[in-house]
Amino acid sequence: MPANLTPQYHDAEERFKSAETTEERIDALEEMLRQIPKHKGTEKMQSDLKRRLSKLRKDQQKEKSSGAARKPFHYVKKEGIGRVVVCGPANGGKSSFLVKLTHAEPEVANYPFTTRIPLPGMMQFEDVQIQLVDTPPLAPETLEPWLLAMIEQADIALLVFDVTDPLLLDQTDYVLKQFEARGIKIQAENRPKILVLGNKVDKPGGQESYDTWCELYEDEFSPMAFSTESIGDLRQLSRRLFEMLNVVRVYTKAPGAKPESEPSPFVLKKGSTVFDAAVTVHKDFGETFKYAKIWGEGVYDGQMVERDHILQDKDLIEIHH
Ligand SMILES: Nc1nc2c(ncn2[C@@H]2O[C@H](COP(=O)(O)OP(=O)(O)OP(=O)(O)O)[C@@H](O)[C@H]2O)c(=O)[nH]1
Ligand SMILES: [Mg+2]
Repeated sequence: MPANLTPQYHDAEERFKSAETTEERIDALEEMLRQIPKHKGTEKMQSDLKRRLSKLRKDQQKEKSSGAARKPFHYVKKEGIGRVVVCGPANGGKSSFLVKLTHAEPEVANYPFTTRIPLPGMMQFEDVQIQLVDTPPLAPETLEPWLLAMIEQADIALLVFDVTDPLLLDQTDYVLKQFEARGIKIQAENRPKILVLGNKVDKPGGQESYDTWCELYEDEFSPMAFSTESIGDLRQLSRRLFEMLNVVRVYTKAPGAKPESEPSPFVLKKGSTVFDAAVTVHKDFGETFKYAKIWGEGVYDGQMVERDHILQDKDLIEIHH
């Protein structure tokens, strides 16, 4: 019997794979166990999950009693609907992003090597939050293996260069070499997706320098011209980051009721169906789901849809069960 695993299960499994602590692993496994369809075809998988969970809980106990659970200085807990690691050479403007886009207060200075440890902040995009993590420079003087590991496990790496830096070409080559050695692909479709920014185009000569840089590296990447001084650029960037996360927001309402005035969305992978949303709202809906009514783009208001209907961002659904 096929297991018919849901996108929610696969999400939890992804989370498990990229977990950095025992606590996160336990959390992801518990979610996998909750999300796995409960039928004969998955019995073996279920017992396997339980076995792994019980082993991890024992490990956690041991860590606690030995004091090993203390987190490394570079550990940052994942929060929000996705993680963007802001990285790049020294003085590119990484910390400036966090200052402009989050409530975090990293130090910003006009000399290199200001940031020494990762610092998270939450960026609001409409009604969801995306985690940004500021990091120390991707430079020979400061590069430590944890930084590349953190980039590898991010949903998105925002790779920031100062296009007016006299060392721009050396910096670019250095970053490309580090990524290649680690198997991180700049043009990847999968995690981590990488967005390259040519920052500080507002500075004198910035635009020309950006154009030359683009031409030189056109086979490697196509960067976005940027200035942290420009509100328009910052707005455009936050939308682009949301879009790169490849998710849809879905709102629900009870049959016959009015939609809430400030509803919080369920966030699902793009391509999820009405049925996926229903089981996310409540796992019992997996058994009892009949149909849904939907309001959104490309449908007429209150249209009746079957379980396989693919959701679009900002759809509102009413689950009938
Ligand atoms: N003109 C201009 N200056 C910028 C821009 N972005 C950042 N800066 C300036 O560049 C300098 C470095 O900015 P930071 O945000 O500290 O750079 P960083 O990449 O975090 O630096 P390190 O932590 O040392 O790697 C500061 O003086 C910023 O004000 C921009 O878009 N335009
Ligand atoms: Mg910094």
